[in-house]
Order: sequence, then C-alpha cells, then structure tokens
Amino acid sequence: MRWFGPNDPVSLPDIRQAGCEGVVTALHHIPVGEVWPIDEINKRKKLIEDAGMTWTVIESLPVSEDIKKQNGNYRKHIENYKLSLRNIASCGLKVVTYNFMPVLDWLRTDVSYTLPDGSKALYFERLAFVAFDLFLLKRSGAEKDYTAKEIEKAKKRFSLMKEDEKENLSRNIMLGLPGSDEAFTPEQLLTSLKSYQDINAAKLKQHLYYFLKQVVPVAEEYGLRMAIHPDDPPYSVLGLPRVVSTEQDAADIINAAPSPANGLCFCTGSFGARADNDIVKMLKQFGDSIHFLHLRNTKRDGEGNFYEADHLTGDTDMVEVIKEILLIQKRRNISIPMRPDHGHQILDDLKKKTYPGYSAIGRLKGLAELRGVEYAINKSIV
Ligand code: DNO
Repeated sequence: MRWFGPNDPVSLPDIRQAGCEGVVTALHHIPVGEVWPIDEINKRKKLIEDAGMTWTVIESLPVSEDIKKQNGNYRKHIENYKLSLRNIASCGLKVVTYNFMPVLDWLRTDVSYTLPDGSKALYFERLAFVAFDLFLLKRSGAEKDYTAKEIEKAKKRFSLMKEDEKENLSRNIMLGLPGSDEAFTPEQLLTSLKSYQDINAAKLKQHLYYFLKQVVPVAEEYGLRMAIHPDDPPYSVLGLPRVVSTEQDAADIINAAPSPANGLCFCTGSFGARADNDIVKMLKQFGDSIHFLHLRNTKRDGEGNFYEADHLTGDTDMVEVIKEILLIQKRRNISIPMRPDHGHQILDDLKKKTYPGYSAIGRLKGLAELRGVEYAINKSIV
C-alpha cells in the first residue's frame, strides 16, 4: 500500500495489518527538483523495516515543472534527478515511479461522492469540471475547448450550484501534489497554466523523451526500473497537454529510450477512464515493460463522467487483468509490485480525514478482493 510518510493518518501498523509486505512511499518533504540525500532515504527505509515491511518502490520521484517545460533550472534538475537515482539505488530500492503531467497530478471534481450504499468515492463530473474552468477559474480562451452544447449545459449546471458546492469544486480541482495538504489559489493556477501556453502535446513529448534519454541510462546502470504513471484523467485538461494517456503514448515512450529500465507504472484506473484503452490488450502489449501496477476500477457513463467503482466492478474486467498479470509474471519469472489504488471511504473511515482516495479500510477491502482473485486463479490455472 501507499504510505504518505510520518504525517499520514494511516499508520505503518495499519498497513501491515491490511496484509501488506511492501510499502510504497516518497520523501514528500524534499522540494521537487532537489536531490534526495542518502541519509533521508535510509531513515525512511528504517521506519518501514522497523514496522516489519520493506520499501522497494518509490512513488514518486517527481519531475519538476522546469524539466517538463525545458526552461529555468531544467538542466540542473535533471542532474539532480540522476544523483537521486544513484542515491536511491545505493540504498537498495528498485522501482522509481514518476509522471509527466503538467501542473496538476490526478484530478477529480468530487472527492467524497456518495454511492448508493453510503460509502464515498472519487468522482469526475464533466459538466462540473467545465463549469469550474469557465465560470470559477475563468481561464481565458477556455470556451474554445468545449462545444456550444457543453457550454450551455455547464451554464445551467453552474446556475444550480450552491456556494459551498462551488467552493468544494474549486478546492478539489486545485488540490496540490499527492502527499501535500496545500491547494493552488486560482491566481497561482492561472499563472502555471499560462506558462504552458507555448507547449503543445508534440513539444511536451519531446521534453519527455529528452528527459528519458538523460535519465534512463543512469537508471539502467544502477539496476533501477523507471515506471511512468499515466495521466489521470487520460486526456488534456484546462488546456494543458497530456502525453501519457493512450496505448500509442505508452508505445512511444518505451521506444523513445529502449531499455529494461524504461517502463510503465500500469494504472488500470487511469488508463481505464478512456473507453478506447483496451486494458487487457495493453497488458499483453506492454507486459515486458511493466515495473509497477496500480489496480483500480472506474465506471464511465456516456457523458464523460466517471466514478471510482469497487476494485472488482466497473468497466475493467479485473479477473481478466489479474489473469494476464499472472501470465506476465510467469513468463518473466518475477513478481511485479502491485498496490490496490485508492479505496472507498467506508465504516469508521467515514469519520476520519485521510488523503483523498487513501483511507485504510477501503483500500484493505480492495486489496483483499484483488488478492482473493489472484489466489483463486493461481490455484486453478497458472
Ligand atoms: C493518485 C496517484 C498518482 C500518482 C502519481 C505518480 O492517486 O496514483 O498521484 O502517485 O501520478 O507520479
């Protein structure tokens, strides 16, 4: 399971009791762009080992905005990234997760969407998102990104929103990096968005490939595996380019710097929010390059909305996914690290405040279900 570090309300003993052997974490207190020092990595590693678990997967070693834009201090940040990789490897860690989403990481309009059974899930509502962009953030030129019909519907949706709903919507969308409690202000967000005005998808791809060509050989030399996380949701948002959204994007990334060190954090939830991503087919295609797995399900509708479903229900056939993963593992003779991604807020966690999506009991439930499927498949066929 993911642990956000000593400030996470979900403790290491909680994670251990959920049945985890490994913990996925990051040094969130180190500013993006700076080097992760060996003693800080070891300190974190010891905390996890003292709790009876291991730390082999980092999520994330973040890529700075300067690197994504190729301006400012990007050369220095790439050199720092390489140094961090060296330090990480020298501490015995193996997999480094990162993403290349400009400005915002994952994005939802509602982080406590009530399901019919009273549990709460993460939700992306297209019209609320459009309403935010047009009428709350008031991004200049935003109307060009939507159809006239969508704008009309968003106007109506917005006119029915109460003040507290508007506040929540803004806060949810402007949440900062995972592991931080800070959100952007509208002014900060608009400034950051503006700084990408000359960067389209083709250019962002070039910047990503340049970054890969720089860091992948270093990762390979130290025996590390780089695992890029897909965009979430997997398409352009707020006028920003996003380039890790489709099967083609993933193939291009792998081809940009061919190496056993250049691979994917295969997130079934992020890729699965697009109907044209065939998850099982993608697993078959990219099996050799998958270094880390996030298992999660989403339920889409025809209007561009999706909510996070239970791990075994939703649009992705999780049984087929796990079958495919077991075949990949058998072929490669390895065990790919996996974590149950997100979980609903249920039972006692409904009264607690955790990082959105990262409550203890909902994730425990997801993990138990995923492991049950794995166990059953292993017993019967593999
Ligand atoms: C969301 C997460 C992502 C992920 C990063 C990886 O819950 O899966 O925030 O950690 O994108 O860099």
